[in-house]
Amino acid sequence: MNPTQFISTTLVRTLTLLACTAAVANLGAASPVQGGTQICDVCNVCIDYPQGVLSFADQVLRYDPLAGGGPGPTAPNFIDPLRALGAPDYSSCGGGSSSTGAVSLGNGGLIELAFTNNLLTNGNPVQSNPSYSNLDLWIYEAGGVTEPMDVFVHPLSTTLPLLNPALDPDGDGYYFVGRVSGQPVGVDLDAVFPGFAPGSLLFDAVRIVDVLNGGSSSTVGADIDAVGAISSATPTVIQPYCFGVGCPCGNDDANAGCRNSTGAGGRLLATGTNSLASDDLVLTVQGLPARTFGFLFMGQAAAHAPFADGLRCVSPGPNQTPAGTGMFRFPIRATAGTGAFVEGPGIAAFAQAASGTTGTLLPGTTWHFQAHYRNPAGPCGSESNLTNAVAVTFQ
Ligand SMILES: [Ca+2]
Ligand SMILES: [Ca+2]
Ligand SMILES: [Ca+2]
Ligand SMILES: [Ca+2]
Repeated sequence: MNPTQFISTTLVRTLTLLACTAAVANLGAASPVQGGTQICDVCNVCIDYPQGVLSFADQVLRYDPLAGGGPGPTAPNFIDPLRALGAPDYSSCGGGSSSTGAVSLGNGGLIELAFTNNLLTNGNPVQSNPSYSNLDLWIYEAGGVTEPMDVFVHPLSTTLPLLNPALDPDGDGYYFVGRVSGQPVGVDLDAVFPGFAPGSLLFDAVRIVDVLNGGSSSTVGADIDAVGAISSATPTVIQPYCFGVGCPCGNDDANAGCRNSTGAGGRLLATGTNSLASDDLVLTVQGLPARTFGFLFMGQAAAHAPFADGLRCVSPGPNQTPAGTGMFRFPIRATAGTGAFVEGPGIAAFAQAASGTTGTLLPGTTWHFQAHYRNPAGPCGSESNLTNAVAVTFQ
């Protein structure tokens, strides 16, 4: 078999058919950080942040005070979106247009803020003030009027296939988590996305939209001082995900892929780095049966669907024409007596040589890797299975 050809037509067709299958299960988790720092706002509301000031939003992606038709704010102290970054620093408890530290969204306006040195995740954080426990995201709205807001969160690619698509009806990647009001106000992500282990859902941005109410003051719209992730995870450029929970015939293994005939699941481990210049990423497949065959494959998006004796965790990604051409596979490898095989270093060079421009790994892109292998004696009778997956953001 030609090792450079695209993943087999049969597999792609089957994968496409399975792509719409709903599945909800725990993802391999980044652990939320415990312990922490208490941070108080000017009204002396104090909340414990396990990662301290790192927990707050870091970058303005978009600020559009006219998104809902306006009017927008005119008070000079309330038109700078950078005021929404970092820890809360609004200058007065209540106060008026002479106060500083917040940005007004405008009537129906919006702001999108990214977390870059941390990520928002789900969890059950315990707070010194127990009425704040379990809340994952805090929004510090400020000023003399408490204005309602619609809140959305933006999942990482590995979290995306786990979420209910009904919460993102326009498909722009932002998921609605609630209409809230308070100074500050917390959001419990687990109430919106139930059934996931703490730390298993990862989000890198928040969108806050002012609820249209016809206001027209110089600080019209919700006034954002800060946005903090209490449930905060450390970003990683190499992210294992899609472990064996919710497997096709109860063959779960939460530390690997779905259980195979060895009694445990096959694992995909990444070592080396995400540097394309070094091209030193090494993907090791282990925990497979001895003397069988398998291959690594990659795609531009994550998935989460039953497939064979396991879970398919990789998909071609959007806008691939024809469908399936965003999936590429590496050479078929034998596991010999060890139940293992290794791909790399040289993964980037191989992908470019084998797959041309559509399969070339480019800086800033995230690719999702997983291994598929033969297992005729496997527990579900399909004769094949898959490992967990690994997402790598290359640079
Ligand atoms: Ca941060
Ligand atoms: Ca929570
Ligand atoms: Ca306000
Ligand atoms: Ca601020």
